[in-house]
Amino acid sequence: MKNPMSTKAYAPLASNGKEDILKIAIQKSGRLYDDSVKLLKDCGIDLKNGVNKLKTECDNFPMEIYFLRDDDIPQYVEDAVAHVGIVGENVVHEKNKQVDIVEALGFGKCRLSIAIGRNEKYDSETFLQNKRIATTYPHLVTQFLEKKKIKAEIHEISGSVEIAPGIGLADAIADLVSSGSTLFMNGLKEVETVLESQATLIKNRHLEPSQVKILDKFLFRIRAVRKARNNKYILLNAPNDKLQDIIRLLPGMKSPTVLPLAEAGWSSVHSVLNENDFWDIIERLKEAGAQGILVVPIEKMII
Ligand code: PRT
Ligand code: ZN
Repeated sequence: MKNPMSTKAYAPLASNGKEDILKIAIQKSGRLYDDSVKLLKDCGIDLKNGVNKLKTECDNFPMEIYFLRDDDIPQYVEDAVAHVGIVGENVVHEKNKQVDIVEALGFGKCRLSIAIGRNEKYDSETFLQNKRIATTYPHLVTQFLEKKKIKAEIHEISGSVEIAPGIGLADAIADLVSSGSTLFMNGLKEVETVLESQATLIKNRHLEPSQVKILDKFLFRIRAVRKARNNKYILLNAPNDKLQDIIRLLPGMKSPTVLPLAEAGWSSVHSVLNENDFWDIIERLKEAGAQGILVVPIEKMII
């Protein structure tokens, strides 16, 4: 029975009368922390700031948040200590645990690349034959080399991989790259991409139906938030004789909204634009006669 004293804004979901909770593991600190917390908050999940905490609860969603090292998250999710987790695909594939990737989250983008000295001549992956490659990703690099039928010596090291060639520890490295400046500063160049990666939501393979239900609600919110981030709301004024040309440029969710302005012969046009096409379409709208263009961020987008 529901506790009448409960102040929680959600109802218990389990048929056994126990209040069900989806436990999510996110990185405790590091590159994925801020975006993970922001995603939860944008999804309306009211978590207290978690720095130096192991876990926190939420008042308005049946979720408990665990703050862990990213490397440990796949194991905890496999063991159902956490039901879901947010972690880089690079870690998921390297750890190779029994978990499923549910959704790419669009942040923490990077690639696992093989790099060699900037002045080395590189024609193909056969360069790597019998070479020493330093990495913190031995599993992924071994898989990559096997696929390419290259035999190389993999040196697993735990950090500062980029200095390995300079101190004579290795002939090449495999490390995560985002801007490329670390490689550049260490006199290295990228020659192969082993894996493209971004933060992903992973889940345990044996969730209870009530946990799946909470996960589905969470996913619905994630998708609405991500869609909104990728789109902008646009308002503009158009002379009525240019209206058809302008409308043709605007996709809208169904079709653009057109409202008459107080000034005769003019209309206000409202629509939604994808971030990728944004500048291109704005320029064409101006050329077609649009004026007073306003662009507004969208908070949530539900289609
Ligand atoms: O303490 P904990 O174990 O949780 O964290 P960590 O130190 O192992 O990981 P952290 O916080 O550095 O990274 C977490 C995740 O962020 C990674 O697993 C990736 O999924 C993602 N990510 C995205 C990156 C990068 N970009 C990145 N550039 N992780 C690391 N780097 C490092 C890279 O190793 C290299 O040292 O940044 C350097 C290269 O960056 P550029 O910009 O110079 O190319
Ligand atoms: Zn780590």
